[in-house]
Amino acid sequence: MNRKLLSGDEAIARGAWEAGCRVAAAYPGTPSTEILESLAGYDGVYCEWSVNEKVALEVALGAATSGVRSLAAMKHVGLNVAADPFFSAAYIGSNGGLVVVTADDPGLHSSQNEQDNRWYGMAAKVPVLCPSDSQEAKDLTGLAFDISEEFDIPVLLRITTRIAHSSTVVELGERAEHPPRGYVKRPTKTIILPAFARARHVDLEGRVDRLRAYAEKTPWNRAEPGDSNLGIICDGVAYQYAREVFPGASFLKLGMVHPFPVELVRRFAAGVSELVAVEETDPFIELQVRALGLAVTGKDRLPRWHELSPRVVRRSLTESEPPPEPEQGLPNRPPALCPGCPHAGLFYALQRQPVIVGGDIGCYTLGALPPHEAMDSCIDMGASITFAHGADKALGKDDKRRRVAIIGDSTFFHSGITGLVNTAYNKSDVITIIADNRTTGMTGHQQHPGTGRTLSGEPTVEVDTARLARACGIEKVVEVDPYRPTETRKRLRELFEEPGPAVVVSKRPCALLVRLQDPPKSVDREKCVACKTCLRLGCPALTMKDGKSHIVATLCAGCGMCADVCPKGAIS
Ligand SMILES: Cc1ncc(C[n+]2csc(CCOP(=O)(O)OP(=O)(O)O)c2C)c(N)n1
Repeated sequence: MNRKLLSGDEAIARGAWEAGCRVAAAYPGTPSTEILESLAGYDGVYCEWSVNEKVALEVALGAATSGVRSLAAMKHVGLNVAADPFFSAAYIGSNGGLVVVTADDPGLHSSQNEQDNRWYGMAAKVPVLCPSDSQEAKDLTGLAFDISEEFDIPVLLRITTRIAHSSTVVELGERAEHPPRGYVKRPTKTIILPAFARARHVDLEGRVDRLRAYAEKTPWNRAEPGDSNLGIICDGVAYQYAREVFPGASFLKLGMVHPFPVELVRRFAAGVSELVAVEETDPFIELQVRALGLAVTGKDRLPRWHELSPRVVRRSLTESEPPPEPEQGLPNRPPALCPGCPHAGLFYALQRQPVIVGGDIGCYTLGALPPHEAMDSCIDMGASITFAHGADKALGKDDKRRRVAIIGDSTFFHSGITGLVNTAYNKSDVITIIADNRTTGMTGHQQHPGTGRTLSGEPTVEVDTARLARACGIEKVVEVDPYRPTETRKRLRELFEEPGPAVVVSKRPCALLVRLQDPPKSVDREKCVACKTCLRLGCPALTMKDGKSHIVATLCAGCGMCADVCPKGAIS
């Protein structure tokens, strides 16, 4: 038998390939990124990095409507961006199967919130499947395509970080080709004008009713009989935790949590004395059990925030104190920009200036932390420019602090462009800084429209951020080199004095992409006056030793930003 150790993400890619998926689109986002990176390695499936999740889902919907099995993958907050087409897709339905993967992040390993996207399935009236390990991730991906085609509906596959990034053994199969069904013109189905959409909504409710019956009989919703004193109803990785803590209990394991298998749950509840729902993050299952008038506990005992673990489940449900977790006692190591990161020079240039800075999401969000402290907000991707615009309109001319936005290049393509057009159109005085490091740094160097390469590495058009900014209606566009922090600071100061909006492109490739040629820098201890100006760069290679600045040669990238800012010329 052909078996392989696969992460949940890799297993979803494998499942999509085996199921005959032909088009896949995604925007990177932890913990979902590896799905497309892995799928791109298979033949017979077109894969792309779309500029954002809304675009990715629309691409997949267009492909599914054209008759081929298609997939869109994103992190949980990506589905907020893609929510508009997601709701429409439920009305329109599929043709070739359409699968949407949402990778939720309980515990906020790498996210701005912990939203539970099972609710999206309920709100959009879309079936939701929840795997508990990599094998199930692969199998449920295949099932999702089948359900999508059988019921003419997109299917939401909900995973969480532990499923996405843990590896378990998976049995591999062959690819089953599903010949394209062809594009058939069906305006009343694919054009959701009010007159057509009214009928599609009624049709959707019928499809959901049929799915309700399906949820009652699918083997993926299964009762595992055990001790009748305790019945646990659960899904996803929570099943593994609960199984570990209560090996003898009765389980109702739900692979499909929406539509909810009402009769199955009633039967299960009737056979156990106590019913507990164990799930991450919200009481999604629990509330549906309660709505049936059944007595159930869950989030009154288990936390509604952060991840579950066997330890948390045991402590919450048995009140016995398990042994301390191994990480206790280890010092915290806050994240830092890499040595040679061009963002450091930009933040140095912004420090202690009379500015209000709308921040955004990427590696540069670390600019909010000491020693940079160069940001006032971080909301969602693209919100830097619009936040600064709102502040500008609220504060007016009397407040002399200049309104500034900082946004990365990938984020600018993702959702910054519309905000920039809005500032130009609505006459804002915002200075927008595009931290252009020629990559999507935060999620591991994915290509984007400014890199000149596609997901598969092929050369393509390289969209010029400066020209794009001009086309958005901003006339003053300047370029600075963040490896020259002193000059950048001077240029920014001049801009802050001048009225009117501007775009500053702070351009230098990510230090992890280019091998810098210069040797490590060192400090002349005679010249160093311990003013600590260099430390304001927040470079991990810079420290104090015996009262003077010191550069750790093994960490130094040789970028020279510290030499540039040293007022005494002590670094060379
Ligand atoms: C809606 C949404 N999609 C994806 C992400 C994950 N994510 C956060 S920042 C980012 C892009 C960062 O790239 P860039 O803007 O170029 O900044 P860099 O990290 O390179 O400094 C991504 C993909 C997210 N937080 N929200």
